[in-house]
Amino acid sequence: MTEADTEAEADGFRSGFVAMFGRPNTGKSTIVNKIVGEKVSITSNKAQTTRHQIRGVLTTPDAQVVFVDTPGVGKPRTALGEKLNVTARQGRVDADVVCFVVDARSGYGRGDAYLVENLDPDQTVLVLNKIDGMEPAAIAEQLTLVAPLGFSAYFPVSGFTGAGLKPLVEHLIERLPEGPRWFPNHAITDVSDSQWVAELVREQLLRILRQELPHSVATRVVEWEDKRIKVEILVERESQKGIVIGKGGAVLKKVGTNVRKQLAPGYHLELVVSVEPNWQHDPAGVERMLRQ
Ligand SMILES: Nc1nc2c(ncn2[C@@H]2O[C@H](COP(=O)(O)OP(=O)(O)OP(=O)(O)O)[C@@H](O)[C@H]2O)c(=O)[nH]1
Ligand SMILES: [Mg+2]
Repeated sequence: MTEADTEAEADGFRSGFVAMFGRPNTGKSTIVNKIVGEKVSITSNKAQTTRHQIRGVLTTPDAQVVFVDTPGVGKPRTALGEKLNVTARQGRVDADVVCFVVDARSGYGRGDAYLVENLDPDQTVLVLNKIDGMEPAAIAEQLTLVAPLGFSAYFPVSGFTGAGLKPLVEHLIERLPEGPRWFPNHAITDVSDSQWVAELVREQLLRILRQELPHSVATRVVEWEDKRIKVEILVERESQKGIVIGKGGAVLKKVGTNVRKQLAPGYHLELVVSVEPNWQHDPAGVERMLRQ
């Protein structure tokens, strides 16, 4: 045994990686944000909001939990969908513990059952999310549906109100091995500043745009000089440009205003829209657009 090992053991400090895994829109990112106390991962009511593994770190005096938010897994219809599924699976495979997040409101369904087949029951806890405002009988009904799946624990929670998250976190910490701090004490995430701003722009577009268009949108910071940030918004077709710009630039203006509110004072944001033909249907295009 090395000296470092002895120290780690005497210390009793626990650490490890907890993957949030599940269908799109079940509230994985909302839960991570609530637990770490800051928005580290963007959220929206559209599927495929999360496109990368996003780490959110919780450090307590005795433990460090690195939550790994992953894209929702669904039937892939595009190269983007396939890539997101791969990213999610990787996050799950690498984790010490997996939180399988199910939406209690839409109810446990076929899309969830499809994912269960590949989950290791010993590695996985089931998190039944969105219980806020639900009748106790309806929550109980959902728990009855998932109980036979044989996971190691079940937690009804609300990522909105935080209900049920404390016992979940305590349980997760108990399950982590002894180990080092992977991140400095005050770190909340490893998302870079430019990735963060690009994500904030995409989040606003997801919230403002309708139907399928959000999936066609990618964002990236192309210039950052002092407090002037230029973000490029990429769409797949010329016809989508006008929708993203809005009448008289109204959509871009709203996006800019809402993003600036979330930045430190004094930042100037410039938004430009360009076309990257059909990128989400082309694996090489997806790689280019998701590069951070
Ligand atoms: N009522 C209620 N709504 C929630 C809760 N958690 C998340 N939501 C909503 O559900 C939607 C999806 O939330 P996200 O956190 O983006 O879901 P996700 O699982 O990360 O989605 P993907 O990244 O697309 O896989 C958003 O509109 C959230 O506001 C909850 O506890 N209660
Ligand atoms: Mg998400």
